[in-house]
Amino acid sequence: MADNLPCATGFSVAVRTEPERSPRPSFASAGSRTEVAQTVAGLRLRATLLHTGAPEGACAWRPEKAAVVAGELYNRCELRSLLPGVGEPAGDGDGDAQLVLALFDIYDLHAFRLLNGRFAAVVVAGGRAVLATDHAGSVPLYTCAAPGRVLAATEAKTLRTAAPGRRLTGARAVPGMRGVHQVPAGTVLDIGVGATGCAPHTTWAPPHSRRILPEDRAAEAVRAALESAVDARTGPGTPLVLISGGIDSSGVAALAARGPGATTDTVSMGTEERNEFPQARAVAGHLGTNHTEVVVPASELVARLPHTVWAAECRDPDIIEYLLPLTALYLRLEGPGRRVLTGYGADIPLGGMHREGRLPALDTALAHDMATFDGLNEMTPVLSGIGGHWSTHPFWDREVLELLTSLEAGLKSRHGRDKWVLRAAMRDLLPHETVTRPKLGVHEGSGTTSSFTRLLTDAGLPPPHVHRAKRLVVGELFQQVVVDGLHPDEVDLPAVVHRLDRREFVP
Ligand code: IOT
Ligand code: MG
Repeated sequence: MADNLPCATGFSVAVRTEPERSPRPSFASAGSRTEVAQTVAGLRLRATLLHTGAPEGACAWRPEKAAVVAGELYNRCELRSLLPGVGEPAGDGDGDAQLVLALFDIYDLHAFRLLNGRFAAVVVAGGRAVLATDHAGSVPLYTCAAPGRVLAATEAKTLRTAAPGRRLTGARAVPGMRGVHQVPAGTVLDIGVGATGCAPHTTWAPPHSRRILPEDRAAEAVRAALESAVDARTGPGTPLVLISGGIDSSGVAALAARGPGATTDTVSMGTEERNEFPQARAVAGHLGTNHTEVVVPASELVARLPHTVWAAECRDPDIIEYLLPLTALYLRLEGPGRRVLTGYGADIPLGGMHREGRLPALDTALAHDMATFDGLNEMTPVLSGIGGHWSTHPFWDREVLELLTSLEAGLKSRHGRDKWVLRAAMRDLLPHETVTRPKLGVHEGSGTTSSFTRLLTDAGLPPPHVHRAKRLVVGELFQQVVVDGLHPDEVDLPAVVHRLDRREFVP
């Protein structure tokens, strides 16, 4: 068993007024499965848990109340301080599900306003099914509900054969899947199982205001928040950090490696055409990490498109381009399930994707990105889950994200540098050339964008139509591997491209 992974990495849950069998769920995420069934206050609860050996901690049962949690909490000590019996050491019965249930006793669904974590959860209590995501919706959660039953799962494909559910207020309908909805980020859906009334509650929203801090205080605050976020994400084992050699991921690696005697593994991927290996090697050498380079042939990269859509359940071609090289890397990581840290997401609150120095444009882009990330699933653990690993992203820790988003734009673009405040926060831990290196996206550094483009231009698509064609390809892949339930190995990608060629682009 991989003892520093969460108790469960995914689930499928059915809550019903009458007993009924559920179809066997299909997940993209790897892992053992455990089935549990219980009667909770007169409701039948059945769950399939995806786990790596210790599913007990993912469920908490009482005759009148139950909680199922996939993922993990990062502010456990703070949360425990709210419970009676504070100061007693945490015992075996203190999994995150037990903690959630104990907090639910005190705060009811407002308990979810207290959590800083990477999780999806279902609580059953008093005739209700309460469905919750973390602040960022970083573990996606889907539901399909009709009077007498509420189904919930961490992958939409799991609900694809469910009898159609009704329209739920406050949830996002999944295209092509009748009655299947995604629970928004930072939201609790309170659903009555018998009658299926649904009340949404927002538990987190990105800050819209901006904080003014002197340079040194801002850098110190970023450093302190990131240190806590990295510490909360590294367990007893050796963490693995995915590094590109850019400031975001190198910063995470530097913090993971900073303790005396801390061992950290790092890995970087590239293709035979493009890589950032020298830059990543410089960081690994400086930090003294055990570093590996993985070369994925460009042809294999493109062949992983169906797997990426299968894992991310996302229809956005730009996001799929960012996630494709990471999926290819996760599938190449060997051995038992690893706890993996990345620098993913730093560019969103820091405006790193926008090479435009003017502050109004930077803040406009940032406000837009913070308002539109929900539902893209770019942080989903299923990407690493298909390789049997658990990924977590310190920059989207609730405290780090809140701080970074709220810093005034002049701290992000300053002294001619993008992401200035982060660079300032990390400057004593990394080589000078890493601290000052401009951003290069993973899709650029790995040659992903160019490989995907070539797949389409080689099939005869005119270059001006390529972006539209990418959107159509990704949409068709979503249809096949999510809605129709095909395994990505069964997808004929050249045929998908060929069909689009004729259907959509003949004048
Ligand atoms: P980028 O920042 O380049 O990469 C994201 C993470 O992937 C890195 O922090 C690192 O942990 C890992 N990574 C990148 N390249 C490699 C590599 N060659 N080998 C190993 N690991 C690597 C796109 C992007 O530029 O990624 N992601 C943006 C935001 C996307 C925009 N989304 C949105 N607006 N909703 C990001 O902030 O990460
Ligand atoms: Mg980045």
